[in-house]
Amino acid sequence: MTRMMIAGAQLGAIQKADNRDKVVARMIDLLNEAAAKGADMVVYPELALTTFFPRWYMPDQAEVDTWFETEMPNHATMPLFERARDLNVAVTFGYAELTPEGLHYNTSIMTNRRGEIIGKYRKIHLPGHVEYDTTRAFQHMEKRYFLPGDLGFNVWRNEGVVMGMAICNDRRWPETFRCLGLQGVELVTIGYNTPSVNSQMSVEGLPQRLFHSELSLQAGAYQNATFVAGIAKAGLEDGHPLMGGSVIVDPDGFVLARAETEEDELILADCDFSKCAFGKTTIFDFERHRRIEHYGRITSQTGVILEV
Ligand code: ING
Repeated sequence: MTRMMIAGAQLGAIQKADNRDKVVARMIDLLNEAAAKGADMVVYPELALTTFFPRWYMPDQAEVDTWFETEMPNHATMPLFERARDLNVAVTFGYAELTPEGLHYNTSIMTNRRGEIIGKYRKIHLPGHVEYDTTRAFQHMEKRYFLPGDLGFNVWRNEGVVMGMAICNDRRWPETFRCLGLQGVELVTIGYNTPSVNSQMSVEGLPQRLFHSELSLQAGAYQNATFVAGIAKAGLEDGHPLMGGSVIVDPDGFVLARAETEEDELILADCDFSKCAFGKTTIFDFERHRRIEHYGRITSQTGVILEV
């Protein structure tokens, strides 16, 4: 296929007390709506099965582990995989992964239209902090609960389309999109859970956060001639606001569809992936234009070194 109807299934708030069955039922409702509207693939958010638990300080690892999945699919999510298979719709969603070796990742999987998992990605850019931070209005403990992803940035050919995954904070780092762009990516799916306010800088409000999210997604799309679907978990979770702003962006950086609410909301875009070719063979023909002999700092240096 070089043309797919891509749906973004933005999720509204998931409360700490909401169990996975209740959430999966909401995800299936959105899947049914998407299929009825002709969707070939549905993109769900980061940590789609639970509340954004990294906002909570949990000293007891046994409690932390209750937010993680040890298998995928599993009892709670099998109905989603089966319904997607029956509807011939591919899906991608994020969840907290606990491996058999006892390692914890912020993970996303992607299926084909037969409900088979074809790809897995583990979030590489983890924001936040490890120890309880009394200076913050609320905690953001992703660095405490997750390891940095160990699988790298990869692509998979799904229904004939070159697809890659990233998660939330990854969208703020151009390296994410370029690593996928250098593999010929035509669709990047990015689920996110982004607090509406900054826990450290209360002056940064929702409009600025929405702007930065969309700016990052549009830049990634344009500079790598790829479609991008950035899909939120939004709404007020136990008193903590997460922003919406889900969008599907075309290879020229234009927004094709945008969510209007902070609830469960479906957005759709008819994506003709042949539209990626122009950018990849002209302005962003990487082979013709990139000068890697001058890019060494990007992989040899982590932080800023002031030499002047
Ligand atoms: N959330 C936020 C994100 O990157 C954040 C954290 C918000 C970082 C705003 C910087 C600015 O969208 C997650 N889960 O990464």
